[in-house]
Amino acid sequence: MVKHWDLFLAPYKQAVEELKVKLKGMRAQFEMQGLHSPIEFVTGRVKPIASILDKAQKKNIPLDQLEEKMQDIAGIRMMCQFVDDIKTVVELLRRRKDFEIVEERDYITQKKDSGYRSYHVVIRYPVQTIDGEKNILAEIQIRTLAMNFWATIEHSLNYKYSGRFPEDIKARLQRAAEAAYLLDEEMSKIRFEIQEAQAVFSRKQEAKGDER
Ligand code: 0O2
Ligand code: 0O2
Repeated sequence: MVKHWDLFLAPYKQAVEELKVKLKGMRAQFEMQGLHSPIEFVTGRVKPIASILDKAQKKNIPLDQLEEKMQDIAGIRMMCQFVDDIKTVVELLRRRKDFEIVEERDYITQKKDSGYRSYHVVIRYPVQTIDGEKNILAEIQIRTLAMNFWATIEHSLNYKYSGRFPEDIKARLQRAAEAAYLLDEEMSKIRFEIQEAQAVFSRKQEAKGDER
């Protein structure tokens, strides 16, 4: 049993606050260098106690094993503009020295039955406390703005329907997820074409400069 939730959740709260600062810092560094940031924005939350209890019951996790078995008590979300940015963000996370990646789950190439798409990275993060270092698990979900749009709305509807969607709604949500994916693809193509056009334009400008 968890007797003192405040004490139990304290390192998770600290981890979420620290990770938000650190990961938002990456965005700031891209901006400072005048580069496209693969990170659009970062949010974070500690799972509410009621959701921890619900999930523990659903997944048969004994409450004295929450630390090892519930990976998303500390949750961070990183939103990207383009699908390709997700790869860049995952690479950046793999190169960091302040935490260790323990698992990666690719729900982008392997979407969930619901239609959900995101890339999940589970990390072991050391929190410094007055009693020494405490390693906690945290889940970082990396997704595009379109994937986030879909997941946010589906999540709130799920709550409303207590996880039991009528079949027609389920099918429409799956179609909406496909539409979000096509939107991502189209945006990536538009971006690529603009970049190509810019490259051709600058090559022409350079050539003109050489002629003079
Ligand atoms: P700014 O100045 O808005 O850029 P927090 O403690 O507030 O940093 P929290 O509580 O985990 O984070 O999440 P919250 O408050 O929902 O959102 C965190 C950051 O993401 C905030 O920015 C929001 O403005 C930004 N955000 C949320 N939704 C969107 C969105 O749809 N698009 C964009 N571009 N940003 C969004 P900051 O970091 O407080 O600073
Ligand atoms: P929250 O805080 O309400 O978002 P499981 O619960 O078995 O699916 P597991 O094994 O812990 O999950 O890991 P998984 O599937 O990698 O990650 C679970 C989290 O991913 C969920 O957390 C959601 O945040 C998100 N997620 C997974 N599937 C879906 C989906 O179909 N729709 C939406 N909107 N989000 C999804 P929780 O526990 O729901 O917590």
